[in-house]
Amino acid sequence: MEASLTARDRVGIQDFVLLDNYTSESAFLDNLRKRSHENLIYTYIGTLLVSVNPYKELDIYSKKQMDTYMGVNFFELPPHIYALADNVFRTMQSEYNNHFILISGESGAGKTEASKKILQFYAVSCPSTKLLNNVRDRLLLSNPVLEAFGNAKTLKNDNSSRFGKYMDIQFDHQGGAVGGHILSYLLEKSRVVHQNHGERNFHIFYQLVEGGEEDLLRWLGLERNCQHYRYLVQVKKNLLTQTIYSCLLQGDCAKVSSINDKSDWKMVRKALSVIEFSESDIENLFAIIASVLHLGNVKFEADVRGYASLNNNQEMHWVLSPFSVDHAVYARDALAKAIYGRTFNWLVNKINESLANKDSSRKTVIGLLDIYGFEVFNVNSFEQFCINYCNEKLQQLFIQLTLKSEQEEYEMEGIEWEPVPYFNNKIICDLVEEKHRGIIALLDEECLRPGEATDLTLLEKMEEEIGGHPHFVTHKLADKKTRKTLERGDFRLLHYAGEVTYCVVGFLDKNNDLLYRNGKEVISFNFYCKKQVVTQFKSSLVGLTEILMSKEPWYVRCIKPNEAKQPGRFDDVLVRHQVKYLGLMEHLRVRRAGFAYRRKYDIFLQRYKPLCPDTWPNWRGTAAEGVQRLIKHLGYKPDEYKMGRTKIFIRHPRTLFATEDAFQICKHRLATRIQAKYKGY
Ligand code: AD9
Ligand code: MG
Repeated sequence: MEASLTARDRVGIQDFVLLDNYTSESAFLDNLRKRSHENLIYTYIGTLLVSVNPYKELDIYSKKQMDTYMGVNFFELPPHIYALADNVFRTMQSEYNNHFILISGESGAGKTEASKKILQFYAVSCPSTKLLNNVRDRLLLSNPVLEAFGNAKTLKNDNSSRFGKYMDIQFDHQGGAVGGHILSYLLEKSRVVHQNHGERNFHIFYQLVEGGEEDLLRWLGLERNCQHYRYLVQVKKNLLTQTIYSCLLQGDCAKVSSINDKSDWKMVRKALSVIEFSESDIENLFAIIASVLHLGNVKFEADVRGYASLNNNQEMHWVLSPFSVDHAVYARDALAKAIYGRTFNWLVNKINESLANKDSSRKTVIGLLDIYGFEVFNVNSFEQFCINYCNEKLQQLFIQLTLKSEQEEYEMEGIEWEPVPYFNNKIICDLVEEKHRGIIALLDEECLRPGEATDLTLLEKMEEEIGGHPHFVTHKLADKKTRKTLERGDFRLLHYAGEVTYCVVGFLDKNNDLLYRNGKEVISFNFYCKKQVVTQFKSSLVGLTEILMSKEPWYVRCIKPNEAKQPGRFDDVLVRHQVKYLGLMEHLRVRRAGFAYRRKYDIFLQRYKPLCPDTWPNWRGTAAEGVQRLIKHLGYKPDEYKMGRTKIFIRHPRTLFATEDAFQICKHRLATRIQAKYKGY
């Protein structure tokens, strides 16, 4: 007894639902800290998985570990991402329905790693055939390709996702992975032409320059030196002249100790071949990437009339248009961003073609959602606004699916219930996306007044329209103390995950995302009827929410233990903040007071009716009466379950697991009996 107490003291408990002092945030934190010091990075809250980034390789992802977790009941082994993956898979198999795993947490918390572990688990553990091995390899290798083109080093994370990714893995009747489909969300294209100090461009550029074969580089006219390419080195505005074209090249961020561009290049090359990119596709792809690098090196200088002319360029030998120099630089960068953005979309489409399942029979799917996490830098711009808005939306979905709907369901089903209060971030989502008055609407409105509107008129408009909102503040609106922390061109949003101060400069331009056609006109890529960036993004997030709402949800909540990206450091203040805004305490309270499992009476009865002679093979009464008879036969205690209007609610998973185990044994017996019967013929 004492020995086990000591062990529990040391390693904490593996499910927060079992925490004695479950309403105490400190007790929650203690448990998380203890476990993460023991390298036990996973802890449950019921079926939700909390994961703390270890910032070091742990020996817990081997094939042996996968085998251990395969087909074993969720709570029988220590918490693991494989246990969750396995549980989702088996639920899908037994109920023949669709699921998704929402992986959330701030930048650098471990979302992308978690999604890769889940995918690897399915690739290794699902029943496979030679044909399916191809699909499996393509599913796995889509990751390094998309990461090369869509991830980059930021100050928060050396491998930060700069696009949102939703991936469906499709399974056939036997549980074999037969296909997949990827949806990508708003790539941060501005990174192609500009990165903040200490950050990098997308990995692929460095991989190509560092790892590309000699012949290839020669053919592309590239030098093996990242410093040679303006888009790959830090550019600092020369503040004296305020012109962008006379740049001071500065910083050397091309090499990152945690990244090996050369070996990543090899991986990406191999992956592209496996995903059925032809040699000419691959050549074209890298020719485009190289052209972006060349484009970045095109320099302009003003001629006597003030027009931009090409200055000593090896990259280009003709004059574009009578632009001013600033316009010319702007047009060049816009073109580079557009080329890269289009290439990225093409890449996703190609991958999807290769993952497509040609067989039209009905499939079930498990969706994996891994997006860019909430982020706050010293200077935050339009990109952070979009990323943080996306995180607000997902938090809203989480709240709706767990805290809100859970409590509403108890009410609807007539189950007695003590409501748990929680912060609903709908107020912030509304602030951003409300029709006519939301920030997005105001931003779009200003974008439709070319020549008149500026970033500053946008700020004024926001002050007029939403100035009184409790989650919005600017220099002008702030009290004396807060004013000191804001510049005149800033606005601050009080997000669910904390305050973020956005610099409004560049918002209109980035939202317009325009391309110059000639000196006078600007046109958008999709010609005249293109929606503004943020409105497109908003619609794609609405689409995503619909996709997710039609599936059964599972959650991984990732926590970042320190800002230094170091193993063994657990910063209490930082973690406490995340525990708070991720809503983990509220989730625990709802779980603890509530029921882990619920099913409609007819579905429950249909599955488990062989366990009771009264309900097997046919039950003639109502499904609810049948379930009542069934669980009486199984010996459920009164405090283990409740009968709602349409569903049975089971308090602890172990009750259900015992029933499921009995069912498996019974099924096996039935199968043996049938086999024996037919052998006789
Ligand atoms: V972002 O929002 O895309 O900027 P993520 O995706 O949440 O962020 P990511 O998964 O990329 O973070 O993790 C950041 C880094 O933490 C990884 O590159 C690893 O070095 C480290 N990490 C994360 N999870 C694990 C893990 N389970 N084991 C070991 C990990 N290292
Ligand atoms: Mg990521």
